[in-house]
Amino acid sequence: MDETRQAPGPAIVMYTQAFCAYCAAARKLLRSKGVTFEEIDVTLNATQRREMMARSGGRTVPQIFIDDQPVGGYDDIARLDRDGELDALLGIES
Ligand SMILES: N[C@@H](CCC(=O)N[C@@H](CS)C(=O)NCC(=O)O)C(=O)O
Repeated sequence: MDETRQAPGPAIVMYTQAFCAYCAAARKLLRSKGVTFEEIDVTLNATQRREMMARSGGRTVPQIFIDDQPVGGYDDIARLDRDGELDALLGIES
């Protein structure tokens, strides 16, 4: 068994659309944390946009999920970061 293997971090999913300044800001913040995340581009995909709205309860993009839990959009993760709570949610050890 490989004792050095790291536990995988939480699954991070972000619904986005093209030409979206808040999506770009959220992408930049998540990238600055060095975490891997999946993007679902709903620009031309009404089915996935409906799925996003149903899962998050929100209608704007981005909508971000950590281990299937909705955490909101860019303002929300920026607030969590300011409050010192985002790293733990992202599985980043301090
Ligand atoms: N407070 C939200 C604002 C998100 C937002 O306004 N996104 C725009 C696109 S960049 C949007 O979805 N606009 C469509 C709408 O308001 O219905 C956040 O920080 O994520």
